[in-house]
Amino acid sequence: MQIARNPALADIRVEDDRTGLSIETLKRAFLDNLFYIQGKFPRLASKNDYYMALAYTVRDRLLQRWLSTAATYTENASRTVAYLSAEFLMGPQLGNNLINLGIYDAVKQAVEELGLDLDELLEQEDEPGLGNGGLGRLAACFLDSLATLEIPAIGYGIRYEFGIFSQGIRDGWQVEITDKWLSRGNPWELARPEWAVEVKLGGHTETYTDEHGQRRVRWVPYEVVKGVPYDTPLLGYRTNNCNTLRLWSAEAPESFDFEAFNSGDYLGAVYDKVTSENLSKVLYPNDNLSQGKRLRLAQQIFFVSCSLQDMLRILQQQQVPITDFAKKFTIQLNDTHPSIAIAELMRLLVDERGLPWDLAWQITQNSFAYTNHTLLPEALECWDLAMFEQMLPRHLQIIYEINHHFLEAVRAKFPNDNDRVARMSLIDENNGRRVRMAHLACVGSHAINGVAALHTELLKQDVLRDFYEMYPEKFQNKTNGVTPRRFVLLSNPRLSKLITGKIGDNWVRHLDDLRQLESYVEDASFREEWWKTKHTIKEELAAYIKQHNGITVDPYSIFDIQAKRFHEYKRQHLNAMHIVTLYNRIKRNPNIDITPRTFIFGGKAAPGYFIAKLIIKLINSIAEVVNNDPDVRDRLKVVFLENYSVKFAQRVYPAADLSEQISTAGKEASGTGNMKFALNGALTIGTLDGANVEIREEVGAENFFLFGLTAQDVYALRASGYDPSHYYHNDWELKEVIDRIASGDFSRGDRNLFQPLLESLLNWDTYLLLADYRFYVDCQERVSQAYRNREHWTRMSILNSARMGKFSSDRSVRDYCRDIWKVQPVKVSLDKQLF
Ligand code: 26W
Repeated sequence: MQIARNPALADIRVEDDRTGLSIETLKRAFLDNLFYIQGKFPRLASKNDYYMALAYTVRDRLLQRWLSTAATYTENASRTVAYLSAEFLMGPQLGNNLINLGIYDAVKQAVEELGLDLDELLEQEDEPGLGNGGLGRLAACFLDSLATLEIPAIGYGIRYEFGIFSQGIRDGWQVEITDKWLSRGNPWELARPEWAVEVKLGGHTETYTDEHGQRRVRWVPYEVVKGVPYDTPLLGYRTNNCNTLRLWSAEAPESFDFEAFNSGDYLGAVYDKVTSENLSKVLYPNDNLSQGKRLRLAQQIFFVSCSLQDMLRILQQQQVPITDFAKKFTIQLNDTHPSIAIAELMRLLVDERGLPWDLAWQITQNSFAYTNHTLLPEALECWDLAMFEQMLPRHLQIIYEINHHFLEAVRAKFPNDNDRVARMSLIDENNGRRVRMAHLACVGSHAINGVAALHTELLKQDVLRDFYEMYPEKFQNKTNGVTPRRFVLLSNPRLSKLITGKIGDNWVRHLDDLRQLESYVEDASFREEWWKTKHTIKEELAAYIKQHNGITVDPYSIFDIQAKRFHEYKRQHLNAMHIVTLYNRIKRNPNIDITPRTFIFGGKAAPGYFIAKLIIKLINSIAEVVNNDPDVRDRLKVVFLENYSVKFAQRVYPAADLSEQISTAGKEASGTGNMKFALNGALTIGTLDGANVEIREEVGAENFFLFGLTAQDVYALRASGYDPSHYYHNDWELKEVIDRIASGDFSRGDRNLFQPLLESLLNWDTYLLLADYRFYVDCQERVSQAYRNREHWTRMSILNSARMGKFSSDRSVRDYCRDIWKVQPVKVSLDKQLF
């Protein structure tokens, strides 16, 4: 429906209490929202009420920009990035919005004048934990950069009712607590029930002949689920572009259940409603592990189908012909999780819009691009064919047809190579028939990218080698990046102030400008300020640790931090082995001269990943002994920070001296925590893995602690028959570490507790900890020596920050825009007439 311009409304300016940015207006608006939205007055209001009132005050200001943006994009029918991702790990919204709106200081003062403390209000926000780790956080950084670069974009995903679990630590073990992040309401989202769509599941297909005599296929589903979009505004940094994160929530479509199945079975129909709503109930907490679960596949088709239908609606609304779909939208597949979109778009175009197959296929290939985020074989999604067919009978037919055309092309390019055909088929015939989603993603996309230079090379040489040989022109590298708004300006105000004081604030948009800091490296007073700033931040983290863990840590010690998901390939247990090494040295000679260190860990283990949970237990067990042994004399402290999250990460990165990036070479696709640490002036101890390679290139080999086998060494060692016990028997210090863990010294005498971990190390050691142990421990000794020279360390720290410009997600997103998305910025003006 088109509403005619109403001249009577023309003079209304959307402004005043909902848009004004002065301190007086902010105060008035805040109290107004407290009264009219929260229904409280100051004497009755809780901190959460105040937080909510402030959030609504900020949202009002976003709405003005959001609607102007929507109007501008609609008017221009702007080419738009659709970022499809099963995870968005957004982090708390309030602080980031204050920063991007440019009203952080004004709001701080406004709430102070009302007797409140902004930090306390910020602390109230429950973050939406709608992701596991790197992949979801990358999506969030990209959305920040897209809006900042003024690129029209929509993030499409799932509005999980329960995000990633909250982690508790009981007796050193991880316990999982459900994350009811919506329980106090979510002030940032707007439900858009008018744009709800339906998604079909199960049933069978039928062929029929349409009125033009064309043979068509009709899908008769067993059930239909309704997807309701909830929109969150995403404002760019100091731009008016406010993009949308559109997350789908599953509901039962009343009409369907009651009409189709109404046989007086009221409770049965309501039960169906309950199962429909399960689709968006909970985020799968596995990172890098595909378990092939039915509900997970249902989640994927659910959000993908909702999103594609939404794009078709937008197309129609903007009167763009369907044949121009790929001109209007460029769709990025964030790993294979949304890759069923390729078959779903084909279905929508061919079955529902009647397009011929070849044209639909051309549109589909032109629309999609695929990012791979992992090299671990167990993370590659393959669906059991029988299950897939039961849930998505029509999609399976479409995949067969795609496969038929594709394998013909393979045979044409590589005649008489049946092994290759079998390896590349979309259907794996060898491990019980399975649908290979990465293959579908490669075939249906015009671009395929890895997330760091090394990762892309390994994709080409190894995991996707056949596809590289088939379509070399599709492969590209797009090294990851992180947003400097959240991960420096917001999270590290002290360092930001110091930097801005020297070089101005352009670095927030143009991170390469940090290079200007290099000219101050030889300025002793600047170095002193840098060191003092870091030290103050370390004192703050120390106070937090004292309060939450009851552990006293020395802010003069090296803050040595490993914060990331727990996984064997990330090798937190190698770090633990180093701690035990130092402990053993102290026990042998209590007067040994050791550089004091605080080892800090944070991260969750997948609930079903026993060994990862045992590693958490090991670290906590070592902590208990080391922290309380008088021989240690407080020179070593071990701290496990419970429930690591985005909120927490923002506290941790600024306080680090040393960043642990110690994955087995060839296993970490990129890493992004590595970037956040270095950007905040931490030095890295790391392997030549993922983006570490490029970080080292940028900051200089002399400012990076490199150790360990290369990816090539790893392959060679495995090929030559790796025997971990050899290292155990030939390095007495390593043997001592393993023996002490086995002895029960860290487990109150229990010799069995850590056996599964130790046995796996001694017998298989899949991730080559024993082979890298000596390199690592010796490298850590170099770290300890370097830290003793404060001037030298500070120089290296400054140079790390100064040279991290490449790793802004603005650079990543610009590269995607130029090479894959072919999309241009669109300016948004606030003077737009909206009525
Ligand atoms: C199907 C189960 C599953 C779930 C999540 C498989 C794979 C994943 C993700 C792809 C794992 C992930 O988060 N990968 C990380 O992606 C980051 C962003 O590109 C990289 O920086 C990390 O190195 C990579 O581990």
